[in-house]
Amino acid sequence: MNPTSPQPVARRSLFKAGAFGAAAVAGGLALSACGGSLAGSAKSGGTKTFKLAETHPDDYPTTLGDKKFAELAEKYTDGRIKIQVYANAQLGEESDAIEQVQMGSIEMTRISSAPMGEFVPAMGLFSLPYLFDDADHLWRFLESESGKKLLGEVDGAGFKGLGYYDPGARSFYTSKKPITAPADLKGLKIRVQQSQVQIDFIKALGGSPTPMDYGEVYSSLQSGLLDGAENNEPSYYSASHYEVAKNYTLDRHMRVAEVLLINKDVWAGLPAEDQEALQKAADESAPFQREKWDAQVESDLEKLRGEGVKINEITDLAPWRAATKSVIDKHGAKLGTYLDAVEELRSA
Ligand code: GTR
Repeated sequence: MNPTSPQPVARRSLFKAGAFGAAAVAGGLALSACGGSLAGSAKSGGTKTFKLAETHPDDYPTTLGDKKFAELAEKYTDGRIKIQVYANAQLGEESDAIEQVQMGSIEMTRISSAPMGEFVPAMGLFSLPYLFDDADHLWRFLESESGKKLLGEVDGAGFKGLGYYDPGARSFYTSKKPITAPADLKGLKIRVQQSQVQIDFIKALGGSPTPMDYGEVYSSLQSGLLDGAENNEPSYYSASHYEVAKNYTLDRHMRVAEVLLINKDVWAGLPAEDQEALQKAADESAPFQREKWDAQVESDLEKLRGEGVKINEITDLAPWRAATKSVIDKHGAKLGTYLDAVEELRSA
C-alpha cells in the first residue's frame, strides 16, 4: 500500500489475483476443515451445514444476530440446516469473504454494505455522508419497499440478501489532534472501507483516504501509517482502536447498513419450505440484533470514557454537510429513486 496517495477501488481490484487466490485457498481450507465434500455445503443424513463468515468477535452485536439467526434456522428447518458462525474474520477479511460467498466456497456472510457497493453499486447509498438523521430514519428506509428492493439488487451479483442488521453510526477517531471542524481533516491519512464513495468523502474534506482491511487498522494507527480512521462505538472499542487513536469525534457521518447474505445458487437449491424457514429466521434475528446493538453502544461509550478517550460531540452538522455535498451530487445521481425514498422518509 502506498500511504501517501489514495487508492482507487474498483470492483475489479477486489478480484486482484492475490486476493482471489488467497480467497480460494482459504475457502478450500475451510471446506476441508469442516469435512465438506460438496462445493458450498457439507451434507450428511439429509442435513446441510452452512458456514457464515463474520468479521467481529463472538460477543459483538452482529455476531449475536448471526447466532440468533443460526439458532432459529435450525429450529425452523427441524434441524435440516445448521449454520456455523465463524467470527473474528476466521474465514478472511470482508473483501475475501464476499468473493468466497460469491464463488460458493462459503455459503453465507454478514457483511458491511460498503464493500458490497463495489459489487452492487446501489449499496453505495449507505456510504453517502450525513444522509440519515438517526437510526429510526435508517430503519424506516430499510423496512420500506425501497429498502427491500435495494437488498434485492444483490441478486445480480450472485447473492440472495436475507436482511439488514443495524450498523450504528460511523464517526472519526484520530491519534494526534482531535477533529472539531471539517478543516481539521486536511492532510490527514484516514482509513476507509473498500468504497469509492468513502474515498470521495475523505477527499472532499481535504484528507487522504486509505482503503484498508479492517484487520490492519490497529497496527497502521500504531505505526503512524494512518492518522485516523472512522467507525461506530462497538467497532472502535472491540477492535481496541481507541488504544492507538484516543480522540473520538461523534459526527455520525454514515449509517452503513449491515447485510446478511447467502450464495444465490445455494439458496436456489433449497426446497421452498427451507427458504421460508431461513427467511423467517433472518427476519426474526434483526430486531434481536438491533436491541443488542443499542445496549452495546451505551456500554461501550461508558467504557471508552473510562479508558480516557476524549469524546467530542458534534452538534452542528451544517458545515460538514456543506463540505461534502459534492459526494452526494456525484454518487447520488446514480441512486435516483433510492435517494428520493430516503428524503421522503426523513420525517415520516
Ligand atoms: C464495522 C462493520 C464491519 C467492517 C468494519 C470496517 O462497522 O460492522 O463489517 O466493515 O466496520 O470498517 O471494516
